[in-house]
Amino acid sequence: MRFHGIALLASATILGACGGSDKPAATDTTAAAAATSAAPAAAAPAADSSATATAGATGTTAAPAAGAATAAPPTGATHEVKMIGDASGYRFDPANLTVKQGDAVKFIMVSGGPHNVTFQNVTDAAAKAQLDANMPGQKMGELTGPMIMQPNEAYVVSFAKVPAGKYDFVCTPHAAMNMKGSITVQ
Ligand SMILES: [Cu+2]
Repeated sequence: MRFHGIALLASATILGACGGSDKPAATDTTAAAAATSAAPAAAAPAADSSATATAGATGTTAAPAAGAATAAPPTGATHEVKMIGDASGYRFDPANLTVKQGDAVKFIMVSGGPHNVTFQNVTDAAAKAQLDANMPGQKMGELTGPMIMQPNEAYVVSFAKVPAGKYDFVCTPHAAMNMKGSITVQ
């Protein structure tokens, strides 16, 4: 039930960050689910969180998304990205980096948490499924990593089998404070 609450909170946060053109969706999870058909592309990640939370509440198991992939362990280099919140603001450092397919990115909590990694605007279904499968831990929704709380705690995302392209991400708690970045897979 604690996870359920967090999922709802994250859902509300994401919906709020999306711009608030759908006022009912921001205040009501049922409305959020209904809004999926109205705005399929932009509302997809938030709607997925809502769907998971609703399924948990009613005791049913959410079926895996179509085109589900299995986690692919990294086969290349590991790149480090610091998650920082201090007097200079909230940021990923480096915010933008380029990796090769098969590499891994290790997000390290430095200060000002909790932070997380949420990939956004992934439109290719196969890329979305593989990237989501490569994100470990108790995710709060599709492409939405768990909160990282403790200094030196790390969250590693494999980019094995993830198609070449640019993957934008934000820290959900600090998205409004411009804590965001991108990973370009070559
Ligand atoms: Cu953050």
